[in-house]
Amino acid sequence: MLSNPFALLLTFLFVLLPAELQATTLTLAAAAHGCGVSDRAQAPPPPFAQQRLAQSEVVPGARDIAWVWLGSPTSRYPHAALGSTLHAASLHVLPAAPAARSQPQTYTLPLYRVFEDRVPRLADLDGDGRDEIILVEADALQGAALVVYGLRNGAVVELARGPHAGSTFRWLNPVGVADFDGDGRPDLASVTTPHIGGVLTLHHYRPPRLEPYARHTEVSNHRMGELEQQLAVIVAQTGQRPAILIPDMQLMALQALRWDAPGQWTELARPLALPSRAERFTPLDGGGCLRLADGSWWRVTLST
Ligand SMILES: [Ca+2]
Ligand SMILES: [Ca+2]
Repeated sequence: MLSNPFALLLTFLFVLLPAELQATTLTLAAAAHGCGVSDRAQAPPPPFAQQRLAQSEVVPGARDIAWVWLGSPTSRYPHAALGSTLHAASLHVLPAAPAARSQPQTYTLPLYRVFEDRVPRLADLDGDGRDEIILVEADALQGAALVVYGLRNGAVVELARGPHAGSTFRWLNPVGVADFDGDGRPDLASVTTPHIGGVLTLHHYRPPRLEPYARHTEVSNHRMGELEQQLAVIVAQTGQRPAILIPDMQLMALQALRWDAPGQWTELARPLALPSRAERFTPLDGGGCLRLADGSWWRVTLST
C-alpha cells in the first residue's frame, strides 16, 4: 500500500522521474600503468626524419601521407610554453606513394612565424580520402593560431587557418577532431590561452578559414612549460553528439561538455574532483586513461 505520503513521494522520485533527468556521471577507477593498453607497434620513422625538432613526434599516416614531422629548429620566438624556446620553422611530409620513389616535401614558414607545437595531427577533414595536417603556428606579433596543411599536387600547402590568439606569446593547444555540431562534417576543437583562462573553442573547417562557432571558458588542457599536450579527450556517444572531457583551470577536476542544439553547452555531469593534478589524458572507449602528477593511473568513464 502507498497510502503513506512519503512512500508516494519516493515512488514519484524514483519511478516516475523522466529518463532525461537521470544523471550522466563521470567516474574514476584505479587502473594499471597505461590503463593496461600497450602502445601500438609502429614502423620506424624514415631516415629523413632524423633532422626533426628535438622532442617532437614523427607521425605516421594511413592515407596519402606516409610520415609527417617538424624541422628547422630556431630560437627566434623565445616562448617556452612547451618547455623549450626552440621551435620548428618547417613542416616535412613524406607522401605515401609510390613509396620507393617518395621524397619529403617541405613547407618553410616566414621569419616572423614558427610552429609552436610538438605533434602534427592527421585527420581527413573534408572526406576526400586525403589527410589534412593540424598544427599550431605562432606569429611574432599576433600569437598562436590553429592552421591546417595538406598535400596538393605533390606539394605541402596551407589550406585553412583560424584566428590568432591576439598577441605575442599567447598560445593555444588543440583538443581534436569530431563532428561537434552534428552537421555531418568534422570540426576542430582547441583551447586558447590554456594557462591564463582557457577558452575551449569549436571551429568549422571552411577553407581558407577555420571559423569559431562555440566557446566555453574556464578550462585548460596544458600546464605551462610541460611538453605533454594531450590533456583532454573526445567521447563518442550513441545517438548523441560527441562529448569533450576536459580539466578545469587548475587541472584538478574534469568536466564533461557537449555542444547541443540549438546552440548551447550541456554540462553532462557534475565535475569530477581529482586526487592529484592531471598530467596526461588519452582516449579510451567511453572515456579516457588519466595519469596524475602523483604517478597514479585512472580509468575515467562517462556513463548514463
Ligand atoms: Ca581530406
Ligand atoms: Ca560539424
